[in-house]
Amino acid sequence: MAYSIVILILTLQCMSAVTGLSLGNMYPYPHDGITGPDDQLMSRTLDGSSPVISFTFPFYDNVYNTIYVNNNGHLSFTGSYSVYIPLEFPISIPLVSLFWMDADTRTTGQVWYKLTNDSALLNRAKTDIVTLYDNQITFQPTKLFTATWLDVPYWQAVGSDATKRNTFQVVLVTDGVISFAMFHYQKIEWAGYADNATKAIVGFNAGDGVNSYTVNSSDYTDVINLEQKSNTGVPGKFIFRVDGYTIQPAGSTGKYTKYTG
Ligand SMILES: [Ca+2]
Repeated sequence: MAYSIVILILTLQCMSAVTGLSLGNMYPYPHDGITGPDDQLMSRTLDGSSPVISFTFPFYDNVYNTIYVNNNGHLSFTGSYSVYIPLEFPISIPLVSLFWMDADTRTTGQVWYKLTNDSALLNRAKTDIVTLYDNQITFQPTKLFTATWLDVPYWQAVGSDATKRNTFQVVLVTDGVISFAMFHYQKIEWAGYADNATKAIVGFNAGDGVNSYTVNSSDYTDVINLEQKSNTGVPGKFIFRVDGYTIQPAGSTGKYTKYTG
């Protein structure tokens, strides 16, 4: 009975969701322009990237010691990556792609990032993961990296599309051996170029030309509605374990499934 009630509540939450994560459900970022000690603002750019950031992160059976935030909605490890037209996976470079499409922050929108060992944030991440992964009860993260695209438009948006904005966030968290990625979608108003012929790619790419994981399917509506989708039971929130040979999602899209593998 209790189980049925939980399912009912989760179903109702999904059905009633017309927007993504609230501000409070996102990990902290300078939405109001007030920065904390670790907050970094990326320079305004069309297809540029952050400077190299030293961060040890296990990903797809490798351990990388550097990371780059790229304006077009992805993180790379082996160098900055400026490709603005999303490519279907697998491709030849390791990539964390939470919304690969042609963002343009030259005049408006911001991309914030931070690397932190703030204990409150680490504990929050631990709770997120322990709640969803039965086999991670003892997981104790030591480093956390976030990147947040705040009210970003897309390149050459015209007409009614010119005012469309997306706000989304990636959280990487690790103890140096085990690692997780969280994708947070607060607001997705655009998902591709105006003709919808090209749409955002969301997922993970190992870079070996073989292994990859794509969250959205080929349907454009899957991408434009990302803030209503989930693998955690919370609309707009996805969690994946990403250190191993295969990506381990917290659950299936739209359903809450505790991972026990
Ligand atoms: Ca761009």
